[in-house]
Amino acid sequence: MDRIEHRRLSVWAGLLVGALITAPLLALFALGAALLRFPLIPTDLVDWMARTLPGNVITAGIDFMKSLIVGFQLGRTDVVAKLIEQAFGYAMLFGLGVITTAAVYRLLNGSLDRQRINLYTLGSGALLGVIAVLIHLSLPFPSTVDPLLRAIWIIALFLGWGAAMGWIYYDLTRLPVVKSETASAQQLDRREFLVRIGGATATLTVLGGGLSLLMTPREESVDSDTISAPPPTPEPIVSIDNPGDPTLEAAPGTRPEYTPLDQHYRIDISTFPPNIDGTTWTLPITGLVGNALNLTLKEIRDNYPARDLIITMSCISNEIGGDLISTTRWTGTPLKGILEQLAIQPEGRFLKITAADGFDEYLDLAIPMNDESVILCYDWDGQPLKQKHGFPLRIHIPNLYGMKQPKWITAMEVVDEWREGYWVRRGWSRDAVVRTTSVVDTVATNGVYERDGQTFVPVGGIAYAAVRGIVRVEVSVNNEPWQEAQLRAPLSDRSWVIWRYDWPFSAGRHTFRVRAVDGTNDPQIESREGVRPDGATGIHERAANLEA
Ligand SMILES: Nc1nc2c(c(=O)[nH]1)N[C@H]1C(S)=C(S)[C@@H](COP(=O)(O)O)O[C@H]1N2
Ligand SMILES: [Mo]
Repeated sequence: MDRIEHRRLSVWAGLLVGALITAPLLALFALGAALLRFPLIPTDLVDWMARTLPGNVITAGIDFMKSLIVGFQLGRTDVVAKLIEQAFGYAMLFGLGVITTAAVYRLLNGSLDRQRINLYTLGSGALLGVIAVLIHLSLPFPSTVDPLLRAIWIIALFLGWGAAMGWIYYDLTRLPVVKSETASAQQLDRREFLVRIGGATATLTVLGGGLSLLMTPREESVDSDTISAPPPTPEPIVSIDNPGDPTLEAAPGTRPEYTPLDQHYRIDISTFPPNIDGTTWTLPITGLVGNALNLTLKEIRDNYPARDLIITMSCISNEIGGDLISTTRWTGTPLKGILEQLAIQPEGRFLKITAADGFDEYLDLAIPMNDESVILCYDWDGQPLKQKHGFPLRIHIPNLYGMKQPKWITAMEVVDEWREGYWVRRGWSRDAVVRTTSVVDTVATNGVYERDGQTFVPVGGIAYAAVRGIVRVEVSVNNEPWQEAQLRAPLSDRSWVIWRYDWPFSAGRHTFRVRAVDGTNDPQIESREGVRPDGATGIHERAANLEA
């Protein structure tokens, strides 16, 4: 007589079931986020880790990500990094779900005691759900969905996941390991059962995931009633002490002098940028002041003078020759005009700036009081800031890397003491003053020309020293003596400059190196230094094989 065997489940069965039930969990989170703006726990996990883990761990992670992107040439650093972050979040939650399921199955050890099964499976769902709720609610992001509803959604999905774990466990444990001769023809064995479950959860995952991809909005919506026309393409500035030539043409292959808005780099601490409603947003300015203010976006736009600046901004994480640097037109109002209305008390010396994503920075009040180019900015390239670039309000502080310049500003407070800002607390530069840099963008073999019997190859790129400006760029080919390059007049007193050097051609493999001198006659630092903590230094070079 055949006996139906009920052995306890293998570890593999636990891992497999874990994968089968966690995949649709992820898909449902994605679907809820896309359709109803419900929380996306996988990326919340990443954003929470980014804020919680020690600065050097985060930096090591970012470095690893950057080396993957550069090493495998995956594309734009900022765009690919955000994709990797998302993938990492899904992978983490997936791994957690799989391992938890395997562990629970192991603990249950073949038991068919219903109560015990419920305790373990629903219990682990509830536990993960509560942790997820705490992580989600600890993040500062504004949401249009009621927090209670968000918590219920998270708990419900995790409880459903735990319940599925329990049902599958119960049925699977009762089934025979191999179909016996005498068992009825309808009876499944474990393998068949798992195949059916797999089919069902795969369908759910593909449907949920696919639908959420379809429903994810391509361009963020911006809540603003003032959409101004984009400004005309800027002309280079021409001034007495400007060493550049406004008519100089960039060598073919040089990056655009004015970055198209959709190509401007983006760096921040969140997988998805905070979504702020510009119609209800206000800017409270409080602290050591006689006259606190609370300004609407419309008041900032209408009641204060507007100022346009073309600004090159760089991330302190930009490697020599990297792509985390861009130029666009910023429009906003000098911070000074607002500060003057506050009746700041004598002890008030610094401005604490807080942002919607939990980012913060401190600014010495002497800086905006002495420099009206410190602006609170609401337009980029003649349009309200894109969500990812800080809608509704960000600040420009000359001469500093991006890490000192908060986006999505939600509050400002006058204080008597300087404190470390978000990235400074995580081990980055206290001052974050831009370091002079220069880059060879192109050795333009498609721009070769002849003059007086000599062939020339245009070589070109950018040089940048923020408001210090660039007075000189030099090129060295194959370690020959440095030759002065031509400069194009820059778009502004704080934009990069385009340089060009027409090199007398000779066949072979050549290395082109570039260096720059800033407006204070300080040459760029030539020795190599990584980005952390003060920003990268070193000479950029580009090699080219040139045939006769
Ligand atoms: N609120 C907030 N502001 C922020 C950041 C951030 O993560 N949160 N990142 C800073 C950094 S490191 C840089 S380089 C710039 C980038 O601005 P962008 O993404 O608009 O180019 O924003 C700065 N302002
Ligand atoms: Mo940055």
